[in-house]
Amino acid sequence: MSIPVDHMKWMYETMYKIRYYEETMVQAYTEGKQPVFNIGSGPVPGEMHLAPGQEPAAVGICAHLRPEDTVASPHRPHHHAIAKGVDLNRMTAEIFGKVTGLGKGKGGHMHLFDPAVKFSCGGIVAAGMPHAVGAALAAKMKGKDWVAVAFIGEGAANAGAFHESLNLAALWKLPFIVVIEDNSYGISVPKKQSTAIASNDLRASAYGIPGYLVKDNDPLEMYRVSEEAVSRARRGEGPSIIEIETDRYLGHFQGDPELYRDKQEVPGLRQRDPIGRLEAKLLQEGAVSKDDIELMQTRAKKAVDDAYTFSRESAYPAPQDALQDVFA
Ligand SMILES: Cc1ncc(C[n+]2csc(CCOP(=O)(O)OP(=O)(O)O)c2C)c(N)n1
Ligand SMILES: [Mg+2]
Repeated sequence: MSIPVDHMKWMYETMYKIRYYEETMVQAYTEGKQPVFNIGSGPVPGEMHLAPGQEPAAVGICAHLRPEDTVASPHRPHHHAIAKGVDLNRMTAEIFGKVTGLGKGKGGHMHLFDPAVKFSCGGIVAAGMPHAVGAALAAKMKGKDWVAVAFIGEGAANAGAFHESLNLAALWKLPFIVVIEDNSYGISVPKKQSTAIASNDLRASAYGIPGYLVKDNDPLEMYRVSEEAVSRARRGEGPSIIEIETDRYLGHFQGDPELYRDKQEVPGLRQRDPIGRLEAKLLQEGAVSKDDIELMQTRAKKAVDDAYTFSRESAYPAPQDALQDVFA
């Protein structure tokens, strides 16, 4: 299957945007937290889980999704949100705790909800799976060809909700896909020490559904297998598992001293960086010119810079509104 050039360009620009967004967030998050790290200080208080290196998982499948399709994301949600088309200004304002945010500044980085593109996320590991299965059931009951995707980490594949969700989705042939991002670690625990099998796509046979393994953090292979899984789901043929071997360039959270991995590991991983590889491929095949690349990069950076400016300039919620829109 050849991939349409406009889809490859979209994937390149979106991966670039995600990377720049996360790198900008590293700076914003660090402000006010030096020289002594205090999680409550600075313009972005609270925990922060970023995803540079993990862009292929998000763009490869979201290239096939529409606003009506559901995405449930975990505690590391920015790459999925950007690829799904969540409003960048309101998402960033939410992370800054501003009143213009998706949740009026009361949710923060792990609680981004955008009903316009059916996006949600949450910090409870594997909890997005049953939510997405529920959305898939709703689509089926309404007779729509919508699909629901849950993104999880490889650590989450060992949680009970993984089995419960896939069993029901397979039994009821629901339009559900789980994308497992194998970034080799659950916090500090290597996959080898948490998971009994080499790759989680093998678990698909337990549910009688297709399982795909994407190696080498390859966005184009992720695109290809996602096309199969998404069209199968839209045709009413049921769920699939996709696992992608991906790379986490940063710590589990910002501030993680990363004592559990060799200092040379990340420089090694960066040598196979998926954004650089896709850029080289597009140029080599003559699909884009150097000017096209520059245009895409400039456009992506501007969208991100605008979102950060919007967020910094927005107001905080008023103290008297603290108990509005919450369960109190
Ligand atoms: C039910 C539950 N147990 C434990 C935690 C604490 N916790 C947060 S992230 C995480 C590890 C997740 O690893 P993985 O699923 O591989 O995702 P990654 O962080 O690598 O993206 C854990 C144990 C949690 N948030 N929820
Ligand atoms: Mg992991």
